Amino acid sequence: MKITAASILALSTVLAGAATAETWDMPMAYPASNYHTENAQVFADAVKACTGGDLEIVIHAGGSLFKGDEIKRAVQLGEAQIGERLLSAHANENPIFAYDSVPFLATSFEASDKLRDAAAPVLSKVMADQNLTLLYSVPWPPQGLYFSKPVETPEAMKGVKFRAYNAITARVAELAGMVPTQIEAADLKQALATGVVSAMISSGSTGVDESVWEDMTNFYDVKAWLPRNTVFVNTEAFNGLSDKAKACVTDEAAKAQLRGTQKAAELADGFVKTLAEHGMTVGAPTAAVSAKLSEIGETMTTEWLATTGADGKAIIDAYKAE
Ligand code: PCA
Repeated sequence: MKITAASILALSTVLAGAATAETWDMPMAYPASNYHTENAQVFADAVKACTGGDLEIVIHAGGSLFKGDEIKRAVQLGEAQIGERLLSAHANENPIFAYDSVPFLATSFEASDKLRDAAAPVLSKVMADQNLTLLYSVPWPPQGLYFSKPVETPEAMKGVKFRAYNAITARVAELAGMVPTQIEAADLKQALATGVVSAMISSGSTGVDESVWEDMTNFYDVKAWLPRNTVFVNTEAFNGLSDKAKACVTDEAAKAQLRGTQKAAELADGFVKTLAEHGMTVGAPTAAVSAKLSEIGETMTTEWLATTGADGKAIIDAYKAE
């Protein structure tokens, strides 16, 4: 082969391209078919296209690379570059992470967006101190109570074994006289099947993902709050990107937040319908249970404000001012 200036140039362009192309692992805890995961896949594809293939994000769904409770730490340490996590499950590190799970504070998709915006400055700062750059978050549909029997009085909740997904859900259970155990969604089916738990608070989305009608009978649509899955990137990994790639990531993150939120709102009612179609009794809680839950909500709001101090107050003030 004749070596020409043009072929050297072509070869060096290919090598330079190869040298800058980067692959990021993105662990996620929920199933590949869940709308959060599908949305992240659209995000990953868009980032790849936007960077002309320079940045490829590989999604690992269902806790296959890191389990839900390992994802945040893995990204902080750079064992994965980017990840998605139910941040409220880390409220034991900093109670600010549970801003989205304060009972009855924000109970609609619209209110949930307002709360997210109100919390963003404080949350970004807390995350930056942990080597994490906040990219986007998408809500779960409103949280309802699942039981394996009809629960029409507060007394009926006493002693029930309850699946918690964060400290807030554990506290709701405790205040209602139930017995909480923290279990990742990926382990939920087995915990239900083996009788480790028989109740939980979650959305219709997770109820459908895990076909919980096989083990539970009643869904009370109490709309207690809309927790979020939050996507974040290891700050050094982000800073190592070219300006163009950085812009691709942040622009596509903004689009993913909007798209995911719209999808959640669009799907919410259908999930609850699906529960009913599979034989679950679906409806509002009784007045007596509602009153108990409101009382629990007030206690927990006071507790959250006491533990979060000025940061928590700043979020609530900004939320109420919007
Ligand atoms: N599903 C997730 C968190 C909130 C939700 O609706 C879960 O149950 O793990």
